[in-house]
Amino acid sequence: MALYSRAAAAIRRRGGVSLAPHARTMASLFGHVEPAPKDPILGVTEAFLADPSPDKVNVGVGAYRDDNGQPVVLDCVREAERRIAGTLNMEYLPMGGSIKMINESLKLAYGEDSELIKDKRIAAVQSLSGTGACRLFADFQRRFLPDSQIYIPTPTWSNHHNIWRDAQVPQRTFTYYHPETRGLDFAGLMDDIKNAPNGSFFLLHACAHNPTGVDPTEEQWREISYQFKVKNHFPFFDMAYQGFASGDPERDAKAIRIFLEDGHQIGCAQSYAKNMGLYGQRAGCLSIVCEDEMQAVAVKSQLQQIARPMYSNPPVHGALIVSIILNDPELKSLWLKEVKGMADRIIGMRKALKENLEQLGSTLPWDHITNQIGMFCYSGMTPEQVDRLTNEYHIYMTRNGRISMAGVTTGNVAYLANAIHEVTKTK
Ligand code: KET
Repeated sequence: MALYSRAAAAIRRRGGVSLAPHARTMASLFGHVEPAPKDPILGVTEAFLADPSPDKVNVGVGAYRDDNGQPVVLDCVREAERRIAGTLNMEYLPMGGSIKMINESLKLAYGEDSELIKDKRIAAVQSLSGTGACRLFADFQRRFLPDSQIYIPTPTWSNHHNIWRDAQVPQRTFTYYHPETRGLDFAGLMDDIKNAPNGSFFLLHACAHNPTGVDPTEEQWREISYQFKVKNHFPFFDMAYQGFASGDPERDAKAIRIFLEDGHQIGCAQSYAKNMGLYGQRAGCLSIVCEDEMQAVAVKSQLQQIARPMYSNPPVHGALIVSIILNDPELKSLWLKEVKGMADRIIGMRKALKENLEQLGSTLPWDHITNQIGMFCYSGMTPEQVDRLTNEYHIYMTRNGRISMAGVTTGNVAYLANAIHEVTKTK
């Protein structure tokens, strides 16, 4: 009642003009809109932020933290920012983004001496980080190969499903992980590659597979590449963690290089979110290997045309940071040192987590914590066990049992191990 009379008073103040019909129309226009389900990864961060507990730990999103649990800005990035500040302008980039940044990115993925680069056979555009690169490719696939599908590994980064769904590309899955061995299901993977129709599109994680932390060996990659050749499949590499698997970006590009040696045309999504810590800068690159320079020019022009009505052109600041670092030998070697430092800290935390669990007397096998690579440990915990970690211990992680090792520190590893032990020991 009070509400109505306040509304009536407001209408009187406006001289009798009621805004109600307009408001009612708006309400019914969007009345059918239900709240969207929480994102399985970014929703974890939201829940973490809302928890007032001083003990809380966030091992949800894959974002690197230092040993004090603080976000990190790399020294090479700080130096690049100093060089940008007060000197460079902030004009629009071309629709396809910064040419310098693209060239440096291609060298990083395809190799300094890549013939493909020299022959200008790669169509490449700067993208809104790795997500944007995947989405641009998915839209390109839908537009120019409307009858194609995408084969996505089981499991994968949850957003892959959203990206190709929103681009309206039909999805299939292929076998990847073996839950019992907690390793690669190589036989299943090869069978699915063989059984897919010739010329299928496959999404492959170039290194540090998310969420499993399980990559094929070099030998296995060679067999996969060979089978792709036999089947004429198209490999699209999502490379969000170049440098985080081995500590060396060059080594982490091995899978891609094997496919290139075998003469495949590939697609590649690169991201500087993790390996340069540029998460919020949205710096990335999408590249597609074409048959010749003319085709590459055409493909690039079409990628630009997809980008133009969506966001016009990509952000400039992150692109400047990336190109300054990769273009300067001194800054580049500083970057390589810093990437190695991040990868090594994570490896150290894997050891510490496993040792803590063993010291607590856990009789479960935990070798996979140290065997898996990259940012994540695919722990094998059930969604119910994860719920207990969150509800009883304020430990936030995705319900698929993935622990972001990048959020584990000397300060929280014992607490984390103890909680994991409590929820996994026999009931
Ligand atoms: N590919 C993979 C495999 C991936 O894990 C991520 C991010 C991305 C692409 C995209 O990152 P971008 O910031 O767009 O360059 N993964 C982490 C963050 C997220 O979910 O957005 C994660 O899995 O926690």
